[in-house]
Amino acid sequence: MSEFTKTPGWLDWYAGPSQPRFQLPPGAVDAHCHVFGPGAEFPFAPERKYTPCDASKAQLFALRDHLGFARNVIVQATCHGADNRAMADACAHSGGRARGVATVKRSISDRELQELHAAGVRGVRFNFVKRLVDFTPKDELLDIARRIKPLGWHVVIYFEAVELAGLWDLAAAVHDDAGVTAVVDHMGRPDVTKPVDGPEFALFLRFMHEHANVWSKVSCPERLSVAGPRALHGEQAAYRDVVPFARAVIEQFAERVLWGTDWPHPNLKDHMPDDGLLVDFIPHIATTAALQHQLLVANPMRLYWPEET
Ligand code: 0GY
Repeated sequence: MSEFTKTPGWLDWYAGPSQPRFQLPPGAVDAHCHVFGPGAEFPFAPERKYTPCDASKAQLFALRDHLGFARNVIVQATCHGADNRAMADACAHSGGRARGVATVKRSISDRELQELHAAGVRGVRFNFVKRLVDFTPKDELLDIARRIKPLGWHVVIYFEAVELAGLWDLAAAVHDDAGVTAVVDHMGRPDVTKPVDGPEFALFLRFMHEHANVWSKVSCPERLSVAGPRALHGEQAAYRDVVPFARAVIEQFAERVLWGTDWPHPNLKDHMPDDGLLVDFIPHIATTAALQHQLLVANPMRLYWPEET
């Protein structure tokens, strides 16, 4: 039992997820998920903006097996700040089946970076979502991007759609100065009530077209959707309003997309998704076996397990 008290209104992750009807291709990677604590073993960071429920590595690996994934990419959650122990411990105990994305400060030593690498870390996350983190200056981020380049790591960037214009130069600098790949979380969080061919999403697509180093996770329909999880009839997807956005990204950038469950789904207060239903969302956005293989196997393997590809 951890001594931490959950943020009021916080929903626990979905126990007993359904068995997906969509059969994942062999070797599929859940490329965006987290562990929380457990708080008694890995305390949450003092500077955190929320206190989650516990979500251990054993529970994550059980979900992986239940859904039919082969591997995980565990992304450092902001509730752990730059203390990467829970995430690194999960990677180190995965039998080589999990890689990680850390949060680091500029003050991190080369030795600490090497230790994270040995545990399985292959990237760092830059977070611009104001409700989740305090501000970090761009020159510090760029410095970190340069430091991780020799390790063959990449950068994961999380921002809201309104922040995109301000991040244009950073993405270019990450590419031109640091020479590393930048993966955007959740398609830059588009407002899906706006048209998929409207100016806001066009800007995101242009961002990807102009920056050959930028990848996107086509994840988190449950965060983006206004329609919600209810399918109107059997053939229609849950979270159907997100489908055209994710399809556009997958079809235009098939070699630069990733997918993940986002388990245990931080900060959801209205609706907690059934992870089995999330897997069933995949064939609605990656509509051919070839696209599914790229999204779920070939792309994440290239980024996180390049030595095996
Ligand atoms: C996500 C999204 C969120 C949170 C975090 O690290 C985090 O706390 O990533 C969010 O609240 O939108 O990708 O899990």
